[in-house]
Amino acid sequence: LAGTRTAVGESHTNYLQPDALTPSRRDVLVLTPWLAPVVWEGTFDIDLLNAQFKLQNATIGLTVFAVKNYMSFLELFLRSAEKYFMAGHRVNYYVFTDQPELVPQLPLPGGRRVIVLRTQSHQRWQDISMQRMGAISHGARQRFLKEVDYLVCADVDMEFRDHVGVEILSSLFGTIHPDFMAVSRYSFSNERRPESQAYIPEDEGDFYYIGAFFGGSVAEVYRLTEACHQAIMIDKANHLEAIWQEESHLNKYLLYHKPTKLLSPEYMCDHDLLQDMQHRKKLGLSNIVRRIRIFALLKNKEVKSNN
Ligand code: 2GW
Ligand code: MN
Repeated sequence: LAGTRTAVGESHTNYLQPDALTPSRRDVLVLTPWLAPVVWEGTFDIDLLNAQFKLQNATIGLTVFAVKNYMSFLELFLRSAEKYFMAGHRVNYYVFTDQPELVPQLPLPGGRRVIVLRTQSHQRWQDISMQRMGAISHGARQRFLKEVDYLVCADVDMEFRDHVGVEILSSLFGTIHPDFMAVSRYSFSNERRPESQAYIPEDEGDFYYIGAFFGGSVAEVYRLTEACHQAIMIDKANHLEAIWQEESHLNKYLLYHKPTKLLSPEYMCDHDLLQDMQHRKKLGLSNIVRRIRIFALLKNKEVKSNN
């Protein structure tokens, strides 16, 4: 710890003294019962975290899938990530696609690059979404373990709208689904058929995690994605598909392998949450979510059912 203090001192970072008697937020949970931090605006000092992180000289991998029509989301995803995702750090974007020739070419600063990986194009959207677990675990074994320190796995139908930095990194992190932030475990949309590998009993569950944003060290993400991939294959052999595909398996995994950090819905805000926030603002009420860092883009539900 002495070393840590010297290093921060060396980079001349001045920051507010933490006060043992003053909580960072009074309106939200900032620590789970298993002592994992929940990341909200106001709970971290980014300059302090960046100074600490620089000492690791680490590289962050960001995996994203753009298959079939969803290629149309990729440009905004990458452009907005260049503005807000891990600014000033080393980043490898791993773009999985069936159309490598359509990946937009963006000018990137040193230390940041796009790596295009070919992936299968399944007929059913459910298979496109679920195959990501197998593809990420395979990619981890093949190259991510050698090339990056952390892996962040994201949906492509989203836009970075504010800072998303090293405060999210930890051995294993998940993101609280915005629609389930104030909901009892009985109402989580977990898989309820005991025959499925994703089964979670009604009286279990900590949080409901969204499938669209999770990550951790490459080793931990490898374990998670490989476990989910195996579970999906077993379900398939039994002619089962979990209610929310790989999101259901992710929730099962994170229930029994507690994440070491949780991201608040600032990191995956959707249209409903945005409307709720605007409504509260009009009424002069304070907002729980103070910053929209990642926005889940609205898409035509028809596209999803007809694809
Ligand atoms: C998916 C649904 C309907 C039609 C097309 C697709 C589709 C998805 C596609 O044609 N091409 C493709 O590349 N994808 C990838 O799968 C893409 O990366 C996309 O972000 C991801 C998940 O599909 P998405 O974004 O339509 O799902 P959501 O936003 O409704 O998300 C939640 O539920 C999913 C499972 O049903 C996943 O768990 C996802 O992570 C969740 O956020
Ligand atoms: Mn999505």
